[in-house]
Amino acid sequence: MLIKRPKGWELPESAATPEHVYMNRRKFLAGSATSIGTIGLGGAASIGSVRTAAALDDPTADLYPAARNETYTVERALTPEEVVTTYNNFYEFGSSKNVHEASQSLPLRPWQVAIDGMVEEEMLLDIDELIRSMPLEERVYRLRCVEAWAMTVPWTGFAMRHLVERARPLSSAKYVRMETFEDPEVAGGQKQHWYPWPYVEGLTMAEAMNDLTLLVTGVYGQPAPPQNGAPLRLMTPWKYGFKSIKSIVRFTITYERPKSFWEEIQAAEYGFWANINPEVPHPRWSQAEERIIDEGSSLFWDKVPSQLYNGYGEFVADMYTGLEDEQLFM
Ligand SMILES: Nc1nc2c(c(=O)[nH]1)N[C@H]1C(S)=C(S)[C@@H](COP(=O)(O)O)O[C@H]1N2
Ligand SMILES: [Mo]
Repeated sequence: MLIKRPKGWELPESAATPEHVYMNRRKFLAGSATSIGTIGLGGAASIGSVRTAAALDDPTADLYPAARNETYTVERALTPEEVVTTYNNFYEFGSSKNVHEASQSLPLRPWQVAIDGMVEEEMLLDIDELIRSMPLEERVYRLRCVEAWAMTVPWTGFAMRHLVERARPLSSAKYVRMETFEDPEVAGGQKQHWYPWPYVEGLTMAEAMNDLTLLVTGVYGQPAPPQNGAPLRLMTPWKYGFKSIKSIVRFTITYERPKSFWEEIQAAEYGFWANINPEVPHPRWSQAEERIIDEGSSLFWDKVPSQLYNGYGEFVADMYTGLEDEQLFM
């Protein structure tokens, strides 16, 4: 079927956008009545509340803070919590960065997670039972969006391999497909029918079993708020941020390579592998550098060189030997 999509599908807020475009946008927005609430890129500066009643009432709150795993500590400064929780990509709630308020409508409980497909026994797990059965730890990871901006975030979660092991996959299985909730009544962005909802992502079995692959339940030492993908989201820090699917309801172990949300929309720009490589540009912008998202104006955000596998090559590069014919970096 040929679906005609309006131009609006592109990941539009590239930090690679020339500075004067931002400045004009910000000036324009500052002059309009709804200014603060609608600024995408500068939105982080405008909001005070970072925790919601939902996050504070979390039935697993007693598990926080979890002990930090120092293996993955990074040299960069942490991105301020206010920024991490107010500058977000979550298209289910709109295509701007300013979706943290809209996302508060997502009910985080009850929440069930299905594990199905090529497993010894399919399961439907209650999120609290699942989280309590897993070894929670804190890890500080760099996050690099395909739009050429970056953050450094203390996530809480557990290595995904523990979940895969619990699922007991058949030995012939090759991929894990993940799916976000679908409920247009709760998530207004899902009324935009030209997007292929629900959001889908996938990993190879080796990637899912890699120790770096985290399933995130919390941020900054507390249960995660909806805007960061509560109650369960992926974090693969050597891949562009769009791989790190939020608010997961289903894991399917499969033989077929899953087609992800962005790949479905524009395969020429957002591939299955999406490993970070400064030498492989996005078709519409360079990936050589990234801006470190901070408070305040984008004018003051540092620009630094990007790194192969986002600096995580020692943990992940091995998985790609023999796959050189694949489009590993897009
Ligand atoms: N379900 C879902 N997951 C998603 C997205 C989304 O729009 N929907 N955006 C992705 C993108 S592009 C990025 S950069 C990260 C942003 O995560 P953060 O808002 O917690 O920083 O989430 C990813 N996961
Ligand atoms: Mo992103």
